[in-house]
Amino acid sequence: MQKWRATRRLLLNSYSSKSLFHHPRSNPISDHSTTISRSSSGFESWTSRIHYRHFATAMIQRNPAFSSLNSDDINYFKGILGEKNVIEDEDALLFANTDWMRKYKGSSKLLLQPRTTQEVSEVLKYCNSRRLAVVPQGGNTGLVGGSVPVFDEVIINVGSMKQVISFDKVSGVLVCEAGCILENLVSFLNNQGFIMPLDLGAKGSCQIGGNVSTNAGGLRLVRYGSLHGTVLGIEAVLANGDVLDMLGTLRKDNTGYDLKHLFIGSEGSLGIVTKVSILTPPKLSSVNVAFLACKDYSSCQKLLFEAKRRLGEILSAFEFLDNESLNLALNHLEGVRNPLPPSMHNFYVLIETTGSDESYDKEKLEAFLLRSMEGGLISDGVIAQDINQASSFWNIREGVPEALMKAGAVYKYDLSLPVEKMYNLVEEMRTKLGNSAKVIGYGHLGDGNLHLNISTPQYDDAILAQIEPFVYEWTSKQRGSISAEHGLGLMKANKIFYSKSHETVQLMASIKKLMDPNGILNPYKVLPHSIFSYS
Ligand code: FAD
Ligand code: 2HG
Ligand code: ZN
Repeated sequence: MQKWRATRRLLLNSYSSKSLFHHPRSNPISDHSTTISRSSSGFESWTSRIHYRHFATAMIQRNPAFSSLNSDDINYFKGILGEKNVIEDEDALLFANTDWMRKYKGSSKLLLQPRTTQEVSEVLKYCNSRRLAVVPQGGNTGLVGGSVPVFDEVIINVGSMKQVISFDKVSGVLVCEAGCILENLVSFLNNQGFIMPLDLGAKGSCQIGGNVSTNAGGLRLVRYGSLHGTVLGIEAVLANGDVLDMLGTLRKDNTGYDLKHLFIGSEGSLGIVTKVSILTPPKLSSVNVAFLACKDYSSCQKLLFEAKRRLGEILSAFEFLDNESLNLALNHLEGVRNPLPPSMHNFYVLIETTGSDESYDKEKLEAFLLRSMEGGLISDGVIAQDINQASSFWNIREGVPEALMKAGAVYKYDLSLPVEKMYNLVEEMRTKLGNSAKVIGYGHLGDGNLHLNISTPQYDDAILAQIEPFVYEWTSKQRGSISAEHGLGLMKANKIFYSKSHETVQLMASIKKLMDPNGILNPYKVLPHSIFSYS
């Protein structure tokens, strides 16, 4: 059965050997390898503690224009894909129907696994002619209920399309099929002396097609920018089965509308991405990771300001977590330890630098940290002395989503906000919710992306009513985004107006209508339900 894996960051470069700070404890921080597996036993024990929320049927009406699957359909698919790629097995379907957070659950009876673009095309052409709704699914690590069916939509997963097609060492352009798992691409590129321009905690399971379709941000965006910049080409199949070959490998191509961008971040609502070409940076020889403590949020902000100026071109990550996030990781994840002595700090910052000159980079980082410590921006800190320590620092940060899942129910918000205002929202939520919930804030500070998470023992409508629409209104007032990187999915389809104007949403709906007139691709997601009237 398919499994979710959040694996340790691959850090394959060298580390500084001297620290300005006290070194991590002499006994090495033990490695923690987070395996988020949903083998039946693990799955049962978690679900017994967390109430399922089947948002779908409670709020949304199934589009009556869609057909229901019959045995002729299944035979047709078997004819195209072969018996073994037409999955009706209950366990496999339970996995494919349920999202990573176990919050959204569909009732699809069919999972299709095409192996070629041609097969994807034939399947979609048929579904469109029969008006069978479909959900494109990748690694199913999405956090907004976008990757699972709402009702009985057919699930199409291109996970069998996992070939690297070409890699050009001069340009660094990788062309691959959409089902490649991100971590496998990382390993492939590592052997070539390159890295992927994106990295995220779900890399062991998510697929590059899913990454592109969500426009995933992650831990390196501060350095390499978004996929709108690094994805050079896409091949996608439209709802009617037409194959759009936009799989260019050029950095520059101004021949009219650049339609690939429509597919980056459209969450499977406009087509199925089957191939991707992406610009990859060379692997540089020196990587340093520091785990720092700050007394208040204002110090974290100032530290970011300084890091951008003083570390400049070598800064490759700037992540922050509050004390509550750290405690959650320490309490719920096996083998995770605080690398700092156990005095109380309010905030923690993880800084990574990546450069090509070991002694210059080390010197630069140490000078920056010393200056920041003298200036009172940092209260304490450690620099990783080897790969294991660096991994253990990253495990703390990357482990927070898993720790939240283990702690109980979680209300998850992924917001773009002005950095100086960002943490005010966390504090306001704490005041509002008092002891009824744990409010935690962490995320990609370098990108102005707050992950606000509210953790409670179980889901409770009264708590939800205190959080929403407050969080969305607050974000909208700051002209922030209610989805920085996770997408809208099912969770936020109806909330889109908090971040986009009516005119913009209307144009989006027109594009959707043009490209998918029967609305079979990932229905009920991304666009507000009011746009699609079934009467
Ligand atoms: P899925 O979850 O399967 O699908 C996501 C969406 O993309 C769905 O709408 C689906 O319909 C669509 N889709 C998938 N494949 C295709 C395709 N081939 N063609 C068309 N549409 C498709 N996200 C971030 O942005 N940054 C992070 O740092 C980050 N960290 C995470 C850490 C953890 C532990 C977890 C569980 C998730 C994290 N995520 C993060 C969210 C998630 O991993 C990303 O959104 C990821 O890009 C989803 O990829 P996937 O293959 O799992 O797609
Ligand atoms: C991360 O940055 C992911 O770890 C998940 O985007 C964020 O759990 C979250 O809210
Ligand atoms: Zn994130």
